[in-house]
Amino acid sequence: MNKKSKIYIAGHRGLVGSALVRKLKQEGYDNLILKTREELDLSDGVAVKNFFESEKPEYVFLAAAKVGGILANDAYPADFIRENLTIQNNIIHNAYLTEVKKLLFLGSSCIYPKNCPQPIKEEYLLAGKPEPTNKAYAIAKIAGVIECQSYNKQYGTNFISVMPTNLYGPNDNFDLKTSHVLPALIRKFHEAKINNKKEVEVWGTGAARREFLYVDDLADACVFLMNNYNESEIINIGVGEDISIKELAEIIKEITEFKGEIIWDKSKPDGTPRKLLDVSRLRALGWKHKTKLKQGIEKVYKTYQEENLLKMT
Ligand code: GFB
Repeated sequence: MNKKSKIYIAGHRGLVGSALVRKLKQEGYDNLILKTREELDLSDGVAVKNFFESEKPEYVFLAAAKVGGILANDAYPADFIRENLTIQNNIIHNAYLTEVKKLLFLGSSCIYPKNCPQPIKEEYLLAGKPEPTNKAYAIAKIAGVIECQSYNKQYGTNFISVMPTNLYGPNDNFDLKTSHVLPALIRKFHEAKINNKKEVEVWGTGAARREFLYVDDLADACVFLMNNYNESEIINIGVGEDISIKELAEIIKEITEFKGEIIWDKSKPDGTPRKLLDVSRLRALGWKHKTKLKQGIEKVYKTYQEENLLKMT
């Protein structure tokens, strides 16, 4: 990409898309195409076709997706598979038709088999069955990866796929029913503290382990890969270390200064026992994350408090 390249960020208001916009602007890319859901419905094939034909973006970051935490994935599998397949099909096919120079597709670490060896290498994809709670989402994302690879093979396109680990950062979803664990715990501990509650309920046993990447680091990696990676083979993006949900809860409890007890709701699923990515391929290219977990959570908590104050005034 050069600083004048026409770059379309699909999903620019989401956690990942908004971080991509921040990163690209900060690096001086100033020819960004951004469309809200009201302006362009990505599930409308005709609208997407017309958009690509009239705008002709040179580069595409495909960060538009229906995402959610463990219970949302489990409760709404039809929505997760349909919406993601539709958005991907529309964007990938029209990117090919209008000769987009390069497209970056965002997958997820949850597409790997539930019980694969750790840390997870890229070649473990499709080597076993997915985690049942997010099977529909995983299958949709796997389809996106295979779609990119197939267009590269058949049509000679340059569509790359990246697999980020669990993400967190500003503009996350803090809805307790549909969010991921990190924003959910920030909200639960914060509200418990201000309401002088004695307990906070956390789902599962606390034994599941997850790797967390600050979304601004992910955006940095995506821009790096857009400029430096041209393989059909997927590539992991993570930090190379994980923690248990119990440890995560303790860290968030400390940062939010909640003084009460943590109660484990074992009726809720743990999901995949462990999901640590092998990031040696990315490291070998010369990229490493910058934000330490505690520092990242502190930043998110600060933004969360500021936004809450704004809502109250
Ligand atoms: O973040 P989370 O929903 O994502 O859950 P997954 C991670 C772990 O945190 C699970 C536990 O073991 C949860 O049981 N947890 C504890 C909680 N308390 C909470 C809570 O209040 N809210 C939530 N959400 N979890 C998702 C996939 O799986 O990860 C998606 O379903 C996607 O497809 C995403 O890939 C990155 O890592 O389990």
